[in-house]
Amino acid sequence: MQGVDLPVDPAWLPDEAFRPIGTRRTLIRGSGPLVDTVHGEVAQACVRFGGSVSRDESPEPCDLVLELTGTDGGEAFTFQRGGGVTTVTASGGSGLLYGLFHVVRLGNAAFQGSSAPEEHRPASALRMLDHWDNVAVHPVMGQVERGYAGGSLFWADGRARGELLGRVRAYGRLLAACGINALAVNNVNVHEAEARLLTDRIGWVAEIADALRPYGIRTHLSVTFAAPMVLGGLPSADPLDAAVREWWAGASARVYEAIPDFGGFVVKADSEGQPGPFAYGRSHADGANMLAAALEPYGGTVHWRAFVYDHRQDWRDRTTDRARAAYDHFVPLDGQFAANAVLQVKHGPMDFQVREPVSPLIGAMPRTRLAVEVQATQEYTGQQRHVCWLGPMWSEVLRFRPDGVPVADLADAMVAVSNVGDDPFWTGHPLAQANLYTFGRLAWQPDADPGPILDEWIRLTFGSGPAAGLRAVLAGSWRTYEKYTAPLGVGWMVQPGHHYGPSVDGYEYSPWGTYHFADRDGIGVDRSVATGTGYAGQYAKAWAEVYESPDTCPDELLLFFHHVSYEHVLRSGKTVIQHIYDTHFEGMEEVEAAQRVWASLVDVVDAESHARVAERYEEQLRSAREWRDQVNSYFFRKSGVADAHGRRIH
Ligand code: GCV
Repeated sequence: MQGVDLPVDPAWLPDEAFRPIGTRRTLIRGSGPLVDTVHGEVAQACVRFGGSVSRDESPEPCDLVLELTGTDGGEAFTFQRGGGVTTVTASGGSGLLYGLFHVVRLGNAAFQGSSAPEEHRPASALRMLDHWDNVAVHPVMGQVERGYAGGSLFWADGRARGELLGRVRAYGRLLAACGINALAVNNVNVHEAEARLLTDRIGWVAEIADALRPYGIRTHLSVTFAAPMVLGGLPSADPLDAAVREWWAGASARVYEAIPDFGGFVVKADSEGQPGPFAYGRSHADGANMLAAALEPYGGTVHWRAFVYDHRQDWRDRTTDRARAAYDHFVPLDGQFAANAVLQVKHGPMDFQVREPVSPLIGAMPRTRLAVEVQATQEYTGQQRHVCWLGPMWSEVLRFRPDGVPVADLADAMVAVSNVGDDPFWTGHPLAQANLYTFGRLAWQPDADPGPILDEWIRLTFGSGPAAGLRAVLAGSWRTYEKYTAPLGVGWMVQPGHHYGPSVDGYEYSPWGTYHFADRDGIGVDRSVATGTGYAGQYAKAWAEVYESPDTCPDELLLFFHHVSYEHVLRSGKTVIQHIYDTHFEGMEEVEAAQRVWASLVDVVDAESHARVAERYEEQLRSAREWRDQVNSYFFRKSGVADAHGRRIH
């Protein structure tokens, strides 16, 4: 099918969402490429629904005025309604585009009543998606690392997918409609085929940038720290070596020749086998600042990932704690990073488990710019075969106050690992679109309640018919997933490598630093200062004290912070072992109930989406049963404690 694209799901921008605009008269004032995009959107809606659109002057009174009032490129807009006219003003083209999508979201309500001017502006200037897409198919990870939505939108078998550029543009449109403004086009694990995107294959990246630009999205690239050696033939990649710095300066200049509004580099260094500054006895600030210097003349940014830990640990050694690693490596470097370097920190200290505390690194580096990284692609949360809406988890992270100030206010940027591929539904599981949408909306307004965001997504995507049912299957799905998989903050009980399905001891004797330490008496990792790894002490005093004792530690994180006996009584009043049994039975029952709700929506959801989700529910149910029975059986066999309710445990 090379050269031909296939129809894709309209997601949260179905034609119908534009009816309220398309049936009215709109005036657009201002000029520039993004104003042209706004005009194009309105004009298409008018063709469909019979309204009209004028540029700059209108012969007749208008219902909607979209006006660019400046040239500062800003993203804020003002919405107002009075005298029968709805007005959006913005001093930048992106702001006008976001204002248009705001009107789309409001629907008819945007044209009713009157409202005083409301200013809308994003909490952070950078709201980014990182694609872990490989250019060449990786022998283990495939085309998209941790991708559950088909192939890559950008790459196939070592080449750029020019035939999908129309779809890339449509993707940019969807992203703009939920507030995302940056995208990294390749995996942070950079192999040779990806490395060359920086040099002789930059033209491929430029084509993607051209497709995304009309929707205000800047393109970024993941680069290998070893590029001067791998691509430039230099003997070293030492960040303090003049020749190396010169190489990066030249490479950056050529990137900006091809893509003048290029966003910058994303770097995974000294992490899981990727090269980095440690090889030269240099710090991560040295490494990041070298790239920052190369990008600085052009206004680019380096996103330097803090996911640095020892992945060749000895499981016998209980003193080394992977959870500590990012804080231990980076806190001493606070204040040393360049102004255009952003430290990109995963939201938890481990790796996107279904439940983790907020990373203690967040808030611990007040003189360093921070990006908080979440994972929309559902690596450990059901791989887009299970329904798992992550809005509540991300919102909990953003509302957490490490030391008085919420994470939302500490973050300079929000980043999500994308869950999108070339699947016609974009995300494999149609309901996983809700995660992408919610990420964008939370990145724009991190203190927003995720519930109304979910409602908004449902209404835009499916209309009001199935709204109650969709809410029922999605709203609690993260907690349901947590119940039948990972109790009380214990993680990693997944099948090694691909990370799908249960394997309680799958990572227990591995070098990855990912243990639960279950024995016949108890389970959990002692991360207290008094008797454990000391990790709890990485938090500011108030949280350090809460996490230090099993008596004050929140139940949902108990096993993350403490090793306790199976008979330990939780704050909920249940024992740990009974909690494990109960949640696993409940979780499975909740999936069965959700499946029934989904079945009842057959006449109010489009047939393709309904069938795809119904098929995935079969798999979710099978997998949840497996999780329930393996986890319960394992802990019954270890502990010898019977279920208080006499249910069957194998
Ligand atoms: C891109 C985890 C994932 C890896 C991923 C890594 C990272 O370890 O399993 O696939 O690599 O996180 O975030 O760099």
